[in-house]
Amino acid sequence: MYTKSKELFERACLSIPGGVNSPVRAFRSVGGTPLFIKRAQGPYLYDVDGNRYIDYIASWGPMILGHAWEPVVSAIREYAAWSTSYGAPTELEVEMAELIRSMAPNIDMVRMVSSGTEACMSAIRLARGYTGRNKIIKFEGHYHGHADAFLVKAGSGVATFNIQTVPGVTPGVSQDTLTAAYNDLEGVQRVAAAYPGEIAAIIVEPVAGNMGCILPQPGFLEGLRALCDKEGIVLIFDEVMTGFRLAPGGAQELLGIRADLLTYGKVIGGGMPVGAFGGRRDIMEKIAPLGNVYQAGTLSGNPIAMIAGYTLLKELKNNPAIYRQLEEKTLYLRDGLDKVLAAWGQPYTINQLGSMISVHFSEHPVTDFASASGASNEKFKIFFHSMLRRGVYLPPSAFESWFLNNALSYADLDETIRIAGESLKEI
Ligand code: KE4
Repeated sequence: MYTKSKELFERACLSIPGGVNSPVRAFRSVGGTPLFIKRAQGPYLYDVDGNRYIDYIASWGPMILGHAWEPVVSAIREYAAWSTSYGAPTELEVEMAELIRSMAPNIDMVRMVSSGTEACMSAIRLARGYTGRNKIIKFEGHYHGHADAFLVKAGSGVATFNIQTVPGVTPGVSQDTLTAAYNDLEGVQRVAAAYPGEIAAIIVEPVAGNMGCILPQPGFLEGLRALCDKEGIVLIFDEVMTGFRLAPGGAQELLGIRADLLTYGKVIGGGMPVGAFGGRRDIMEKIAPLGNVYQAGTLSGNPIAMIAGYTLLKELKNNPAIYRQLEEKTLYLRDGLDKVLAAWGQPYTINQLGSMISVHFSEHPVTDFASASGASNEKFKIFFHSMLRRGVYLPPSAFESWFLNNALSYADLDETIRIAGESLKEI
């Protein structure tokens, strides 16, 4: 069933650390051999052994309209013929910036980069340069990419591998990263009160997706907004996952809260390497070459990445019904999974918002990193491989959100629910 993947993985491990170019792909927390993918189309992945999978990773979010969506593929083909990079400004970058601003109206200015990590690390540097303060607050289990400042009690692969302190992140860096529990507003207020006038920014995943999917409790984000207004702290919404996925205006639009700076990735690139950060003009004007907060990138605004992202975002903006369709499909999946999990008879909880969803084998609600960590990883491992063997590809970690794409049909959802019912019998 996985012969060629096994062979390729053995070869890969000779040349690539852990055989993968990003740790979460390695199946470390669920065991077994990572699948090597040959191609994908719509909602389906095909591995090198010819097995087909219904895909609920969607490349960790970007493939919101499904794989190989024709307008993006043909746009890339057309633009690649005109060279793949210039290292000089293009009209397309202006159009992309204007499109982003039209979808997130509190973004006065935006800078393109090549990953979510770059977007988040640039936003933090900018907040520090703007406020003249050093410390930041992040939340346990939130993941903002692999820049040093964020590898303190982080989510995603850092949580998956239970890495408490990341070697190479110096005490000089980590001392300026303060942490609090997500959804614990009093806890954040206590941390802020302990460092009056020293905190440059609070960075938060408005809807957490790196501990599984965890929703903000009523009042939590509003409380962060009020705290930042009171203390002159820059509020940064890391919308790398939620941006352009939960709504055209992302979590800001869906939840009705405005941040000072936003970071984006994933969907914004349509599968190509793109990130962005943007927000209030008085803050963004501190970025070089306007200001002295230096930030740069050889391939920032790359024409191929821009046309892929622009083509996708344009569709999402012009056809907002996509979001209702995605949510209806996710609710249908949630309700179907709820039925088979209830029939299975052991403890579970399902978290869902928009087209983000996760199943936790937990007796308690999952509202923060502690409760996410308390769920049974052993049960998740069995569930993951049972689903995989039957043709459903879930994120290979309990500390990840599942992502639906709009190419999924209700027949795919029914098949997923049926397979889940069978898979649960193996736990
Ligand atoms: P990248 O540098 O991986 O493009 O983005 C970092 C990042 C920033 N902020 C949030 C909220 C994110 O979810 C991410 C990246 N997400 C992980 C999946 N949980 C990427 C998958 C991987 O690491 O391979």
